[in-house]
Amino acid sequence: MTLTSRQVRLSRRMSLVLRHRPETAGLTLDANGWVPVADLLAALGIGRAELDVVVAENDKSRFAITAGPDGVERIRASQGHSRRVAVDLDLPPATPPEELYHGTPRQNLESILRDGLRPRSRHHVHLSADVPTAIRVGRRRSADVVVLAVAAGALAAEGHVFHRSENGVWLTSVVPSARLSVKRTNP
Ligand code: HQG
Repeated sequence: MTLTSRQVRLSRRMSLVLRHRPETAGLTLDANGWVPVADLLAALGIGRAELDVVVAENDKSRFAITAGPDGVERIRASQGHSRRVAVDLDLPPATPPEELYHGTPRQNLESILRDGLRPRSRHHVHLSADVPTAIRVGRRRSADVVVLAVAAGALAAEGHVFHRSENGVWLTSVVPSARLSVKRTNP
């Protein structure tokens, strides 16, 4: 199902509130990034049915809902939080596949091959499980995308810790340039 433009706007607003600026909706995230669903509905002035459509149908399953032991339903963003928001997703370490991918605008390439992949404003470097997904991530910012292959298996063997978000994005703290290679240019 394709989201309406209103639903896309709502999804973007939810990303902003649940990842970057909860205070713009008068909300505070708990230590693991959760906020009561009822509080989010009230803060955004939307109904539960509308929220459920956006959670179920947004293209990357960005949001997760869970009921706590207290019976309260809570929602969070599954990945992508800003470093300025003190959130620990509390994901278990996971063994990555031998190779992961990262799509980025070509203009970043020189700097990345020099300094490695850095989390920049987020908590983690975000890596994709396949090349088409990496291309889509890079295309958010530029039509001229380079896909880097990340030697994730070798990094894990060297002690780098990886996590897999609930929606399948691989997360790690940094990727040294020695473990990067250009997989594909001009996709
Ligand atoms: C780049 C989306 C120069 C990096 C996606 C990227 C993802 C460097 C940008 C999630 C660098 C940061 C995250 C260095 C990294 N020199 N540039 N040393 N190190 N960069 O948005 O990975 O759609 O913070 O290549 O699907 O693009 O929002 O990271 O271009 O999962 O749900 O610095 O966001 O999810 O950009 O995307 P970002 P990202 P959503």
